[in-house]
Amino acid sequence: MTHADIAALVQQFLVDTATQGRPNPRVQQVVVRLTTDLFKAIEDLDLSPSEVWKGVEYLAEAGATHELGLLAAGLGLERFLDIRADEAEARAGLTGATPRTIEGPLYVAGAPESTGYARLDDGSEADRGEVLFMQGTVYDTAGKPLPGARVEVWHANLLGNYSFFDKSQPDFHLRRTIVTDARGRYQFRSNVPKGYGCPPEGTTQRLLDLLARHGQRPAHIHFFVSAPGHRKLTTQINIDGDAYLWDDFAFASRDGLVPKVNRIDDHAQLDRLQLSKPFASIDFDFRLLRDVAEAPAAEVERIRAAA
Ligand code: MBD
Ligand code: FE
Repeated sequence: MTHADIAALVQQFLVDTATQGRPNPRVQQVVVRLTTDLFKAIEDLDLSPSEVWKGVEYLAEAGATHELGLLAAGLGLERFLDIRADEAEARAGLTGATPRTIEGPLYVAGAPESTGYARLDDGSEADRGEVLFMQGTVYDTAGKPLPGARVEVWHANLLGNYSFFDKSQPDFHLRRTIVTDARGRYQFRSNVPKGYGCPPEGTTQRLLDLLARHGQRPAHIHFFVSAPGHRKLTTQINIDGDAYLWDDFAFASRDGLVPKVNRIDDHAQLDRLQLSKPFASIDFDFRLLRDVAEAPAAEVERIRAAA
């Protein structure tokens, strides 16, 4: 069948049948396009019916096991949306912000809130982990500190697992919202996280195996940073030195998001913090873009877990 035949067929199936009132034009446009592209792929690749059903069943299983968000990250779909968001901001003349990078599928809304400082970990991994202090200032792109900005932070434990999705951790373990203080500053204490690996028996890893790809992410910490009148920033920092730093299966590593990790072994500091081992310290400032009408919304609507 030719591509023109396929386009005519989709028109006949999905457009000529719109006899029950007015179709939603955007939905119709998208469904017609995607169906046409799928039919063309089946034709061009000569997919067998068994292969087509295998694909349908794969997506059904990925959905049933809640791995479609993970698949979107691994296929580079989420990174692709970021590249387009960067292009849209560049077209609107917006520059000077902290680079964005993907949200990923593991955010949970409703984390405990505090001003200035929070401790993220409950101490249960203290014997195996390295203590981390991370601190900085939230600025606008003109360099003005933003008091009252919200820094939502979340990361994995030392096994690469995230609370809520990993029910062995307490609610909101390694998840907090820190409101910046009068000088626009935030600080938190936690443990230096470890990298994440896709569930080895999951649908995403099954596909990655067939593509001869790994499903590993380097150690990272996620952030939403928001302030009134400013564009919400979705980003992460990476822990420098991770073997997967520039080999992330989700393509989220970016220049500007790999801060130096300082090792503090000064006795006065260790005593003051009642720590018996040296700890890691990361200084990282966030710079937010002013809200403007010309750029697409920075807030992405997507169903998120809430606890
Ligand atoms: C993660 O922790 C993550 O951040 C992404 C993008 C995908 C899977 C696990
Ligand atoms: Fe993550």
